[in-house]
Amino acid sequence: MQVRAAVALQAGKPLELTEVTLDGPKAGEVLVELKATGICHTDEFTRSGADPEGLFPVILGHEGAGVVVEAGPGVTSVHKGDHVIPLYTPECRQCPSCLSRKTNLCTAIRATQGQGVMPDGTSRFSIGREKLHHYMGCSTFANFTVLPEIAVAKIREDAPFDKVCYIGCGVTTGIGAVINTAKVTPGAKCVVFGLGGIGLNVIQGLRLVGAGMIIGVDVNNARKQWGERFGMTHFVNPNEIGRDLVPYLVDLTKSAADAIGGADYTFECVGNVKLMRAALESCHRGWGESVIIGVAGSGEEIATRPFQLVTGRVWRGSAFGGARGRTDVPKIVDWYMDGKIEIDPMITHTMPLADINKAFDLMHEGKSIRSVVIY
Ligand code: NAD
Ligand code: AHE
Ligand code: ZN
Repeated sequence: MQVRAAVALQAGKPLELTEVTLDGPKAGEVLVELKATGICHTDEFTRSGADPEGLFPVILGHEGAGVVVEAGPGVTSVHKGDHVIPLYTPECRQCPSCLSRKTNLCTAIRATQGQGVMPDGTSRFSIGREKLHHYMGCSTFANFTVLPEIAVAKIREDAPFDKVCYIGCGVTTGIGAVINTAKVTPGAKCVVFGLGGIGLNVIQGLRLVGAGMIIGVDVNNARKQWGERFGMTHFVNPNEIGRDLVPYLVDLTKSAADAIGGADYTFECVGNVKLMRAALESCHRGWGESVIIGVAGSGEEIATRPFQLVTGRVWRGSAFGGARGRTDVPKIVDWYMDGKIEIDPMITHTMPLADINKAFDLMHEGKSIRSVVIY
């Protein structure tokens, strides 16, 4: 079939709006009509050429929501008409990783996903005779896509696609990092570095679990109001404090009862390796834990003095908020529908697919929190 897509032909170039051919689902796959997709900074990371796994030409996008229109042979858990969210972290419930109960990083199809193809090693997308790569197993920048059955979460039918698509990455990543990865305890002192589409969801996760102090760090002063809107208690612009960020944050978290200072938990939501170091070193001696969420480009490395870890600080990473997609995503949709978490205000811009390049401009200009394409 012919579908509409925004194709990244080359790294660093705007996406090209064009018709592409999409082959139907094979065994164990479903054809999904996308109704909406968010644009995450990770799409920009790959589009820009910074992603060491980046392949071109490719149909980017991994934050979608839509309807199953056809199920391939052998598919049993979803059916035509089901509302679904594509999962870049699938959940097969059979691989050693799923069975370990220690990680959400299902390994059933990770190798082919990284090669930009479906689990059988082929692509369903093409233009003429040229094959296009799939992206993160999702490719939601097209109005139809093909997904492995294990990479869709079935969701309730009354959930609005143009809002819950954000649960396909940003919402789950931020809230999940707090609940699943860090397991933040009530009253905790926390610092969130980067108050964009992910960081604000970390903040609302911290509010949800009853964190005591929620410090937001961003170079964009417009993000102060945004952070406060979701529960931030203090805002720090590193360019305006007139001293080094780490001692500033350590001082800010000091109290009469604890003169050492330092955060119980910090979250890096930018993808800046210097900030990752600052996030670790702002943690409390003996127990502070720093969670890396941001992704950093090819060749980038993190550094700190081993002393930081010897003295009890912990460095962790979090992908998709530690969420097991098929199990957890439908629950997060319920949280949204029940008013337990907010999504609507963070979706600052919507647009048709034809205008998707504007979403990347808005991101660079610091004007959007989340842009959503509505098909
Ligand atoms: P975003 O562009 O919406 O937000 C980034 C924020 O960081 C902006 O508010 C910006 O002003 C701020 N910032 C930039 N430089 C800064 C600095 N030096 N100090 C403080 N603040 C700074 O991006 P996003 O969609 O929120 O994504 C954030 C990061 O998380 C990206 O690296 C993205 O690829 C990554 N990500 C990771 C996962 C995961 O599962 N680990 C999931 C989604 C996104
Ligand atoms: N290809 C990148 C890795 C990017 C990365 O870490 N991706 C996150 C999701 S970001 C969503 O916006 C992730 O889930 N990682 C786990 C995995 O298996 O990729 C690189 O640096 O090579
Ligand atoms: Zn994402």
